[in-house]
Amino acid sequence: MTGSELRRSFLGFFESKGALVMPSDSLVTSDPTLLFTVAGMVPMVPYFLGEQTPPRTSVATVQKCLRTKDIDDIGDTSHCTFFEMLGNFSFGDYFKTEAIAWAWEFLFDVLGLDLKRVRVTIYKDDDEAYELWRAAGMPANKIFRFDQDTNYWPANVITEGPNTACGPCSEIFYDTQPHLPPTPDGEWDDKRWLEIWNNVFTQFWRNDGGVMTPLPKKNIDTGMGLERTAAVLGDHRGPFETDLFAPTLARLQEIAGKKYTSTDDSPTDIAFRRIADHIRATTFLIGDGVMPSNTAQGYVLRRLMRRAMLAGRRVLGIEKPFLAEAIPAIVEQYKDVYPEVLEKRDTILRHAANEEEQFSKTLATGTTRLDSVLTNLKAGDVVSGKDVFDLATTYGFPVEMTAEVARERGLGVDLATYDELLADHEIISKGGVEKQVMVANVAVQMLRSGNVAETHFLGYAEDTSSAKIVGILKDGVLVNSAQQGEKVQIVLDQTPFYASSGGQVGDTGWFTSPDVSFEVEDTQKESNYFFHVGAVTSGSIVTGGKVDARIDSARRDAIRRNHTTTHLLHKALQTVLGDHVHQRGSLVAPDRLRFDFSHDSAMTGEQIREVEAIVNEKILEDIPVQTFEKPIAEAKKMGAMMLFGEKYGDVVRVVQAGDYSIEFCGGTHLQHTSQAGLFKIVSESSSASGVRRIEAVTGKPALMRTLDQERTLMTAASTLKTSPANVVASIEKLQSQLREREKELAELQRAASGGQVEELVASAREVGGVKIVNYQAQGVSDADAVRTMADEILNRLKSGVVILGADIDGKVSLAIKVSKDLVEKGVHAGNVVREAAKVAGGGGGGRPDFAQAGGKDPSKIGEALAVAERLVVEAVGG
Ligand code: ALA
Repeated sequence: MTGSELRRSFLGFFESKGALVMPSDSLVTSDPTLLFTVAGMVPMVPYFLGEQTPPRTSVATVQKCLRTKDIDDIGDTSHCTFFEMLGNFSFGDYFKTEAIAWAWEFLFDVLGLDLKRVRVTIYKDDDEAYELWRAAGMPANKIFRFDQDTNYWPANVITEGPNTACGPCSEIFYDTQPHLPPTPDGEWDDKRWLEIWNNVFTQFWRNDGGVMTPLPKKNIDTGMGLERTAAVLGDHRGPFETDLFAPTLARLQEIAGKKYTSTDDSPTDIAFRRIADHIRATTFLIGDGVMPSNTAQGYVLRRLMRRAMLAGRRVLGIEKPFLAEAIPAIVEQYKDVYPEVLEKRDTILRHAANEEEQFSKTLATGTTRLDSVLTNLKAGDVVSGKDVFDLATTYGFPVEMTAEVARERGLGVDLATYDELLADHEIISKGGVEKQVMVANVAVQMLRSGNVAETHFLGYAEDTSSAKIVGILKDGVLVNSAQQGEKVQIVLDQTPFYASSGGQVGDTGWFTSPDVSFEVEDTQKESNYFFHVGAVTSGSIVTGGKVDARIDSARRDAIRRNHTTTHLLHKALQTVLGDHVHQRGSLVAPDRLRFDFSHDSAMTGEQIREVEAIVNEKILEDIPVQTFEKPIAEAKKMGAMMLFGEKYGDVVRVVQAGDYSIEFCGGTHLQHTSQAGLFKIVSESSSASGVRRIEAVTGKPALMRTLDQERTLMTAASTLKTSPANVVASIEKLQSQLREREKELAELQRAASGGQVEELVASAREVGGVKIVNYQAQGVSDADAVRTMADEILNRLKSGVVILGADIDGKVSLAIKVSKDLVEKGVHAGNVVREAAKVAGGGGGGRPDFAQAGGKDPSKIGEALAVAERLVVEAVGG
């Protein structure tokens, strides 16, 4: 059975049992606790938690998933980072009886697996599951009981939390090596027993202290690995031998000119599997809109790409860029099931090529940096964890490379300290967020269990409203009242306050009543509960009380200006730079807006001015801004711009500025574009690889900025004693005068140092027939000047050695120059300078006839020069 047949067979089977087949969701999830979709259930979480109604209570999917927890194992025969998960889900529909009976039917009647090679595990107390497996036909000695670390989902939830819907699970294993003697009960040799399917019986709500309450509606969540099951069906050792990987491995073998022989532990085979896995993940990640960068998802992608490139270069000996050569085989393989990889083919290949080019450069700079770290070490020493960490994080130089180069030179590497530093590193800790848990916001659960209705938002039309206090949260728990001075979060039945979302910051403002005043410092929302964060400024606030809620309207007006203008800016950027421009992030605050968008290179001054001009033109056109709600399909048809990684409901809000801009957006906007007043771009910079960032201002801040700049110009003009129009000409004139003066000064200095050179040549000492000038120069501006001086002295000496040292801004600079005849006699400037520099706390080297080095300790210059001279004398046999 091929991978495609298995997908069809699974979906068809559960469809015949009443399931609705839904398409795969993106690899990039909107769940803030996860970086990626790690299981088929991730897109289903809102249904499990009752936050949304599923389109049907029984669902089946094939979901694209990514797990990088085992990244270091990739290359073995069973693990994949990217994989497809076949899943069937019940939201209060069927439960354990059907789930187990159907699992049996699918495994043995449909797939025709050999019962002799199958075992199942259940949670230790789940007698119900035991009886159901027995009833289905599973022999008792094939059912194993285990604890919550393996047989609960989420793992260890009973003792460790979180408080969420959870339950015992039953995993199905297949024997990949039936010729071996039976595995003793309770032992799980991972190479032999391959987990292919997990059935989770989501039947409890976990409360504080691990108290489990049965859920009124029980759920089913299952996950079967497509790749692993395909391997089992073909009686292969693992996923990489199935048809799912065949074209990729074939292409990689062509590129490398080496054979994949399907062994467990040959380094070449491990490299082939690692590359095949990582470039498949790369293809799907970029296909889902991720771009290589140094944070979050982009960082994981970059890491996968770099590991693939390293394995290709170091193990397979591929010398030229190869990712973009191999990826088309993957696109071809998956384009029918996941059309996005075909649609994004060009983008995927472009990023692959760019990243590989950049990586070559990184390897080159990293190698130079590594050399300078290693010069001061001798065989047996250990490269410090800090150096390894700096190389990895600052230079992007892979730790595997550092370790390998160090090993070649007989050096150790302090990987323990490196690991510690890495663990503290923010990026990595973010990259490590892969807890397979459903995190429910505790506050929301409490409100829900108290039957508190979600907040009704009035703020599109109103700045004020009367409202009822329906919840007061203090330090995460619901309380009945709060007194003057207390900081709490208030939930109202209805509110004009906008809660931070879609980049727009939350509103601030006030609640007042005869009994209380409350100052709102921020507004946040979870599900659709709005939390007004702030402090009681007088009186006391009580649940059930009534207040007048009023937002800071002036602040909100400024936010509206920035939000509507952000839409105009988005469109203008597409006009000026091209359709590839898409929003990657945005901040809409009262004082400024920040907009991150996909674009590979820095904008030119010309482009920035053009964008600024277009946006200001659109402001002047006074275009009416309208908002309306539409079914999503209709909104898409109107051409409304959707945002990357956002989840939209069936009905979406659309914001339209005439026929110029139309976007999906939940934010608050102007009524007419002219209310923005004026638009000024403050900066354009890089925010991540392939992402640019614009910061800009509108309204009063834009005006103030313009007035300030005018004032600066006026001051500059009066300082230059000229008019604003002549400021530039006047500066140019000053600059050219300055250049003249510098030239004159340099000539004077040369004349003076010429005299000094003469003196030094005259004072050369002769040791064993060799003329040596050894001198600590004063008042030298840089290392180049030291070099020039050494050149000039040796020119006059003809035959001899020049040893110069200087203190340049508190740093040591040394130069050794050796005439050709003495080089032939064995004097080596590079060797001499290396030893001399060590004395002054530095390092360096160079050619036999000329070498320069630096050092940290200027008080040691004299000593360093003496060492150099001694070495020269020794070399000439003096
Ligand atoms: N959510 C369960 C898993 O991924 C089915 O193993």
